[in-house]
Amino acid sequence: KKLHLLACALMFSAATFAQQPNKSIAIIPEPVMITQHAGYYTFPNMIVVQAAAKPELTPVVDLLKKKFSTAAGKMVAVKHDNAEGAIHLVLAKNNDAQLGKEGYYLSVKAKGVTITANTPAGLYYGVQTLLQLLPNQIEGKEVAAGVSWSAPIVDITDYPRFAWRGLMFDVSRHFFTKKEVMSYIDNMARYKFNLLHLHLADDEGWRIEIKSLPRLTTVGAFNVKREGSFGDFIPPKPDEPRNYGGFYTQDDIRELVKYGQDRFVDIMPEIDVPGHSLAAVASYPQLSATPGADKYLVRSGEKIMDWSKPGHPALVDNTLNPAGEYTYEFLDKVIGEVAQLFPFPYIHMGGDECAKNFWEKSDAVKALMAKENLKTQEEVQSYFEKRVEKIVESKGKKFMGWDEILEGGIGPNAAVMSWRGVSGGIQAAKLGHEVVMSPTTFAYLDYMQSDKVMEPLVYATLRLTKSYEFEPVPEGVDPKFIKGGQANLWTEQVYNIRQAEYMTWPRGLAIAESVWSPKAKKNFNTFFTKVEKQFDRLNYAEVKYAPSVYDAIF
Ligand code: TNX
Repeated sequence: KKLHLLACALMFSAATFAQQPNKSIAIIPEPVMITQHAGYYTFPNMIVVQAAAKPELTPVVDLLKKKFSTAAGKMVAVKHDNAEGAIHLVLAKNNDAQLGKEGYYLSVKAKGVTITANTPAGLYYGVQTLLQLLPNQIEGKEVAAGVSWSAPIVDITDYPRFAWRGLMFDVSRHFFTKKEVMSYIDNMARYKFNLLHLHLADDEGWRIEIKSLPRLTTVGAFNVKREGSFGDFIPPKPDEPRNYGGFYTQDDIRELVKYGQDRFVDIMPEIDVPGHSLAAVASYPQLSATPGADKYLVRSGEKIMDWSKPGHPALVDNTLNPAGEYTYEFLDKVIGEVAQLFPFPYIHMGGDECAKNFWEKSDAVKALMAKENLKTQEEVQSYFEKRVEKIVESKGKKFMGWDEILEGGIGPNAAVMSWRGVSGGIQAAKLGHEVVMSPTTFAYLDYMQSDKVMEPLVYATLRLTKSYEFEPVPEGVDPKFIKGGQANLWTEQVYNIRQAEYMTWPRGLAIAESVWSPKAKKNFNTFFTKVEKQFDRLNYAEVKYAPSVYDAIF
């Protein structure tokens, strides 16, 4: 009945606004300031874009060309002189401090559109906002007939609250192709996310070619495809074929990086060590302190740690040996190649959920503890993390890890990604470290978004209402240490790209607004009416989302 009422309300509003497309401006993430005036600007069939002849503006112009030609059937021509044009892209001559590196002014007037910014990124975001002023069909994959291609007359001032606006995509637990990752980037860019964190290595699969360590991809990228419910630990059968998986070649990675750059989305690689490392151990058994661990094969979603027992012991040793020099030689090679492939300044080295029960039993680890005067297993991990930090820095990169890297003592320059709530982030910021917030409480996209009857059962529930409450700067913390926030899509139980989209949207919209928009501009009711409109746009774009979120509202 409630859904029926909703449908009626939608039909009513659609009828009321039929002659005046986009009477109500509904942009996600909410801009800093919008001043709407009376009237509309209607785009001509031949759209002239005025822009300086600078190669760095190509991605901005390409987005306009792609959208207007694909969905509106319009011609787009670029001119570099200063004549009349439908859309002016202006790089400010003097740096406008208010706009910063990613802000823009967007002005739609009776005669056309002007977007002004300090940088190509700012212009790109101005174009993304302009697209949201256009009828929803602009997101379509074919030319829509009978649409009035107009935008309301408006002045918008906009810039992000945080420089780090990320989504993490776990491509290890299930493999996603290069094309699928590209489509994920397109969807991020639409909502002004600027960072894709790729979780490239975990127990279930190693996903990046390392030329000096070929077995990582001949062996570690493939696993056993087993069907079944989540959670059981199934010991491997001796000769089971590794028949599921995939990886990105170094050329693929370069292509992905370029694809991201053209959409102002940086890519941060994560190589998760010393825990979550079974794929690496399977490839190079010398990495393990426990003989025989390489024989294990994991299915996506298989239980490797026993969460019912204190200390969460691992059922099979999925860690790298912190006491083995081979481990550090291996990491030097991996990090060396990874650093060459990704221009982004940080490399994320994981550090989460490292089970220590096999370390406790290892003579090599015991000897290391005696030699280095390490009292606890946490100090052993801290020893490991500090050595890895040095390797990362020797390759000219900054070291980042999950909040577990605080335990046993954090390295001097480590940046922390806080996932077990925000407390790790608070602690790190108080110690003067850089922090990115991605707490399970607000930002875990693998959790269910509504009732159990409507969703596949996962670890927990995170409703849209709750994800909208995401606030990256906790009280009492100096905001200068909080670089921003991100949401994480883990894929133990996400089997394909359609499901990945379903899990990401619309909660990704809530996160987008939490990391871009001014805090004072956030309002759930307003946001939710805008989500309705985005659903329609995502329909045109053929992107899946969870309509089940209504369950959280009504
Ligand atoms: C914890 S978040 C993990 C992941 C799982 C996730 C499931 C983090 C750093 N580690 O390995 O996929 O929970 O929600």
